[in-house]
Amino acid sequence: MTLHLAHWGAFEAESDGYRLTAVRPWAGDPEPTPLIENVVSAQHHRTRVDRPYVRRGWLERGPGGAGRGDEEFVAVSWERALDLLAAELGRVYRERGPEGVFGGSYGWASAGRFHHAQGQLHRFLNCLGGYVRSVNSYSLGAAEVLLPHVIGGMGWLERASTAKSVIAEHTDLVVAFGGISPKNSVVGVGGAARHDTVSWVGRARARGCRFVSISPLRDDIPEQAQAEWIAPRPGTDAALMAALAQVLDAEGLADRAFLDRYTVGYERFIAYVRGDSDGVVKSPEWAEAITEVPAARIRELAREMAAGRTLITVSWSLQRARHGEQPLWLGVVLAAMLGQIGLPGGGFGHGYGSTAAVGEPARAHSVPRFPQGRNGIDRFIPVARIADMLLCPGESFDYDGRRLRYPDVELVYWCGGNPFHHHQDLARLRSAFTRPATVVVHDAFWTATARHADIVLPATMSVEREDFGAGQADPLLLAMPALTRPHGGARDDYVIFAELAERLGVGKDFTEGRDTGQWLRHLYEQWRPAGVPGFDEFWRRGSLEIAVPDREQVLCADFRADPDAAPLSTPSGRIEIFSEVVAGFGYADCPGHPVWLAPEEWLGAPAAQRLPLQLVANQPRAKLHSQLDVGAHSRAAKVAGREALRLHPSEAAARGVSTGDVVRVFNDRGACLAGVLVDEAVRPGVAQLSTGSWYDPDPADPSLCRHGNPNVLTADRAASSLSQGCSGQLALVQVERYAGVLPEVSVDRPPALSACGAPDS
Ligand SMILES: Nc1nc2c(c(=O)[nH]1)N[C@H]1C(S)=C(S)[C@@H](COP(=O)(O)OP(=O)(O)OC[C@H]3O[C@@H](n4cnc5c(=O)[nH]c(N)nc54)[C@H](O)[C@@H]3O)O[C@H]1N2
Ligand SMILES: Nc1nc2c(c(=O)[nH]1)N[C@H]1C(S)=C(S)[C@@H](COP(=O)(O)OP(=O)(O)OC[C@H]3O[C@@H](n4cnc5c(=O)[nH]c(N)nc54)[C@H](O)[C@@H]3O)O[C@H]1N2
Ligand SMILES: [Mo]
Repeated sequence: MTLHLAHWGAFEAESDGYRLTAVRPWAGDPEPTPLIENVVSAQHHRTRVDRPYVRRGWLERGPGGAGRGDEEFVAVSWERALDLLAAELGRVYRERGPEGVFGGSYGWASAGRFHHAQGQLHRFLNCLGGYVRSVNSYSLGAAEVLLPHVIGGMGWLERASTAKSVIAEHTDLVVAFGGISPKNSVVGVGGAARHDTVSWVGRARARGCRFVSISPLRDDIPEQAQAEWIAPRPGTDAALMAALAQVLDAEGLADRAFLDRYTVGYERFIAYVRGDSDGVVKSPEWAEAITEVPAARIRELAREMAAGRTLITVSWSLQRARHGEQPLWLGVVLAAMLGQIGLPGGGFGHGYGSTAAVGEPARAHSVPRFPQGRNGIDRFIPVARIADMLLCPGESFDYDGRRLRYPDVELVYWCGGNPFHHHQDLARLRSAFTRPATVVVHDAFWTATARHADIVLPATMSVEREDFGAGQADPLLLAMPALTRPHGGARDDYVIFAELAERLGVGKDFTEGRDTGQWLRHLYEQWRPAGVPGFDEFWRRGSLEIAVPDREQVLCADFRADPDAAPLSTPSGRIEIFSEVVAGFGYADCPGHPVWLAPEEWLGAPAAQRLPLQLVANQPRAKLHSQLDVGAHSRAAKVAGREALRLHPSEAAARGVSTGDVVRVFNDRGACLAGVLVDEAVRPGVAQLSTGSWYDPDPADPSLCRHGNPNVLTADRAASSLSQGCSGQLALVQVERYAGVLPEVSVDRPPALSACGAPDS
């Protein structure tokens, strides 16, 4: 039996050597996912990049952005592509040094520890002297910067989170802001072999735990939770949470002993809640006007939270929004007021359901890692500032108390990510992408980013090469022998970089003389902890389990037991309800304690008069991001061949549309077409359009995406000056029936290609 690991699950596959003919979920997965079906149907899809290509204008006129994204591509041999690219890299490093190269290359790429695309690129660029990097993620941009000031780093929080089994056994009430999403928890970075969200939630419910899901969508929590659904206006959770805090305070339900011993700055925060600092009491009535949640229900919920063992969990989506730091910080503060942080099943969590990893107890050992070398320069951008960087070189910006400058980048290298999937305001990104002299992309598919590049090199899919893999928190380390040979002339990123490194005189630095098989053995043996079998035995067995020392882990248990002996990593060692450090930065959009701040685009904003629907651009159910969007399972979830737009029946009726109709979704930044799905599981006032449908600009009107990519509508606006995080989750839009002749979707075909060069592979 040969297993393979993807970010969304482990599966067995049959193949004829070139083609996967069938996949079956791994027998050890209690809740298998249909996402694995996308792999088979996408592997040899016509949108695979079959050989190297160069954009015609770049090939004929040399480096420069004119025509990028519009011109045809010319097929070239591997020899020619690598010669051209090596010469261009040589030129840029000679003329501009590492500061001229952006190698941030954000993206999820594929599972597998060795062929991790960014790791490969970063090691390669480090051999050349370094590159401009990116920091933080689209996932957790606000959290990664805020939380170290408040409770501890995001990495620690993920590893140390209270185990799901402890919640199932001890919690009386789970209050889940953003739900506990069964669609999201299917995925874990690096792989998720054993899915258990539905059974976990069901077990807790059967024992008597109650769930309250606070979300614009009823199905953001498994049915088995039998949850109460509270649907505030999106983006207003901070107001709701401030009101919950107000009730706890006013009714004497806050745990003063806990607050005194384990936190700092409560007085400053509670003065805001009481209205001492701004004359506005943050009462449930105040919050009702903002959130549309009845004041009586808010008051009662606060009492219920104080009456038993309560877990407050905030999904990652809440912080992927303008002022996303605030509800996250308030989640910590509410849990501190309840005084249950560090107790089994009580306290705070961030991202239960957002990924498979949260609530998985920590492994005894990390997993093998491909060394990336040393970056010779220290220049970076917060990851979601990519368009700003390209459009405004030399301009300064704020980040976590620092004042930094955007570098002037000449060459952009992307390997394992899709900015035309992940970034906001794609029209703006499109114009930003005309700025660099050269854009290089390795991908297996003709993604929108590949279509906006100059040199496109075909990468193998993970099923086409050998590797080993393990999820971020998964004890299972899996051998991943190649299941088929590569599609067309595709090559592994490693092989591509090795050839480029050779041409640039750093071949030995990059490869250390090893081929893939030798690297796998080397990385494994370097890593191998005592008692773990050697490489040959691991490969023969196909997998091994890494020990998990504490299956009943509870977040902050040691801190609770003795806050002096086990302080938090915050400046005070305590939970910071008020942060002197953050206050000292002086950011109006992220003051020293959490507050409700109205975003520019919410249902209470003046703009909502014109754009009355809140777009919820969440993660897609039927795929991971944009990956394998052409796969069968992903396509089956589309409506009229486009991304499904879910609307409440009242909103559909008001617009005279029903399930199956094509609509135009628009705002001042752009528009896209989508297929309507009428569904009572969506709050009125909300239009849910998940990310992931490949960006397909209409040649007649490039501001229109024909396929339903919501990032033509979202704003390229930072969560705050503190984090500069992505705020892509929410935007204001209007929806109307599409009246014109329906344009065809074209991204399921390759772009215009010309077979001029001689193939050599
Ligand atoms: N509006 C809005 N936008 C969002 C979000 C949102 O909530 N709302 N969420 C954001 C979040 S959290 C994230 S993480 C990002 C995700 O953004 P990305 O991670 O950029 O999205 P992916 O589609 O996973 O892109 C990975 C790319 O790598 C390619 N790839 C896979 N394996 C390999 C390989 O071995 N080698 C090479 N060279 N390429 C490979 C895939 O084909 C794919 O094109 O999107 C963000 N964008
Ligand atoms: N199937 C699938 N799973 C995935 C991914 C994928 O692409 N596909 N991507 C993975 C990645 S990279 C990440 S970072 C995680 C992301 O995990 P999350 O950020 O948690 O996922 P989302 O689907 O973006 O959002 C979850 C839910 O939050 C709700 N929500 C949105 N805005 C608000 C709000 O203002 N208030 C409240 N209370 N709720 C709100 C939405 O209804 C949405 O369905 O998911 C991971 N899991
Ligand atoms: Mo993410």
